[in-house]
Amino acid sequence: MNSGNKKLDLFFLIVIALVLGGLPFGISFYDRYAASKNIPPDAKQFTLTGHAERGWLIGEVPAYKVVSFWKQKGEPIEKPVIEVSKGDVVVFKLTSSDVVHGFSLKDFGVYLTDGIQPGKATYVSFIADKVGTFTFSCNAICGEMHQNMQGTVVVKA
Ligand SMILES: [Cu+2]
Repeated sequence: MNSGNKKLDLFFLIVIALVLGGLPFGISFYDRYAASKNIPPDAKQFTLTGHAERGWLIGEVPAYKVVSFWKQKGEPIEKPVIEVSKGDVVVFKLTSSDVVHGFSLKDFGVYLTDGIQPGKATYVSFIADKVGTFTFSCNAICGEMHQNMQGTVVVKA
């Protein structure tokens, strides 16, 4: 092998390292860009994380932060209450910390058919055009606690 080839090898090695090293940043940047593009700036945004044993957790909760082994069977799981005002554009960023979950808020015509895939954010939005208390739930059978995987949206006048 002559030195020219070695330089070429080094060049490609550097290119590959740059591409591989930059990829996660690129993807995360694109995700944020793609997500923010469609969200109106005045929207009320909430993040919920689905967990098969603990229900809907407020915020984006990575799997390693969800400690569930201590939880006794039959213990009530978390049911978040989200308050908005009538007329608000509401955006839910939905993630999963474990298995595929679903989301449905039928009073506002929100019904996911593809589920919430772990590691991927799913966005749903609606206009809170009526006052009242509405229940959202997981619409993908995700485990024993599935029936309890609910939360409430309270729309105030
Ligand atoms: Cu679920």
